[in-house]
Amino acid sequence: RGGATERTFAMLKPDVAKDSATVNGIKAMIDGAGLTIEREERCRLSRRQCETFYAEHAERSFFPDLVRFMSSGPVIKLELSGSDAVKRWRTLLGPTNSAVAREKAPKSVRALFGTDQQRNAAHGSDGVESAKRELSLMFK
Ligand code: DGI
Repeated sequence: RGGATERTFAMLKPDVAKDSATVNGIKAMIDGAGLTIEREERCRLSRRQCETFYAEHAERSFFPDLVRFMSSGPVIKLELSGSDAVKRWRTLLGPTNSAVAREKAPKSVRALFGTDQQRNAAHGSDGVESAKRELSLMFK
């Protein structure tokens, strides 16, 4: 538990953000992992904001679907802190595809609350640099 204190960006996606029982379940998992919620904002992202956020995937075939899904309803944006927060939250999230998560990491957020490879409950920054970019993009 002696890793560096980090900040990371977490986001509860439209498939779960409007279900308060699920939101509370995920927050309890965050707390149980020793991470602190420093900041929380509920909002609805525009298509434009989703395109910017996921710009690295702009050429992928699933990009239009991803943008449509992410802008389809409210999301909950979270800034998390704690030792090794980036990796800790990614581990808690589990694999991208919720079906794979149920096989490989059955206690992960995506295994428990996600549906498939797109409707996968939550986002987590994949490194310290992307965490910085995403936090400044999402918390103006
Ligand atoms: O960092 P992750 O969210 O685990 O995964 P990523 O950065 O590779 O992809 C970002 C999001 O894009 C992911 O959470 C869901 C969506 N996605 C990724 N791969 C696929 C996908 N959506 C569909 N429909 N099909 C994919 O193959």
